[in-house]
Amino acid sequence: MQKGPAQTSDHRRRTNAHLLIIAALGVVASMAVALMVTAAPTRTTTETVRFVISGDQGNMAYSPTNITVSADALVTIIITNYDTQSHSAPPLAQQVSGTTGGVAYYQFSLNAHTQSLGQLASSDISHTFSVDYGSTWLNVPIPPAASPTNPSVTTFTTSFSSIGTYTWYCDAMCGSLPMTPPGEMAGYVHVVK
Ligand SMILES: [Cu+2]
Repeated sequence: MQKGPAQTSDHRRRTNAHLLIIAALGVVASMAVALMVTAAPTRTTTETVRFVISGDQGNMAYSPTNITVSADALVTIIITNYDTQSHSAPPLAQQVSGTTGGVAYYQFSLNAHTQSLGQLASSDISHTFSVDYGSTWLNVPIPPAASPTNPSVTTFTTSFSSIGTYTWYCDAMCGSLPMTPPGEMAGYVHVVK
C-alpha cells in the first residue's frame, strides 16, 4: 500500500533530474553562442536575420526573400527549416564557408543540443544558404527537419564588408522549379551603409 506514493515521489525525483539536465544543456548552448560572438572580430553593430524554410508538398521556400544588413555589422543568421526531405548537394556545398570560425551551429530538432560543425554529409542536407560575395563564398548547408512540426535550426555569424546587392541562393538539388526565379530558393542581400 505504501509502495504507490514512494514510487510516485521517486518518479518525480527522476523527472526533476531530467529537467535539470535539460536546463544544463540550455546553459551550455547559450554559452557556446556567447563564446561564438565574443570570439569574432569587434564590430560596431550586431544584427540578427531570421529565415524560415517551409517544407514538403513541393512548397519549399525561404521566407523572407530579400534581406537588408549593414556593411561591417556582425550578422547572426538563424534559419528554421520545416522541410523534412534531404536533397543532394555537390561536395563544396557540403562545407561551411565564410562564417565566423568556419562553422555553423546546428540543432537537428527542437530541444536537441546544439552542435558546432564545419560540414554536413550530402544525405543530411536539405538546402543551403549560399552567397557569392567578392572572393568569399558564404555557404551553409541546412539539415532537414526531424518532422513536419519539428524543424532543424541552423545559426551562424558572418559579415558583409562591401555595400551592394548580392544574390543568395540554395545550392542543393532541391528541384529546378523552386530555384528560379528569385523568391523561393534565391533572393537578394542588400548591404547598406
Ligand atoms: Cu533548396
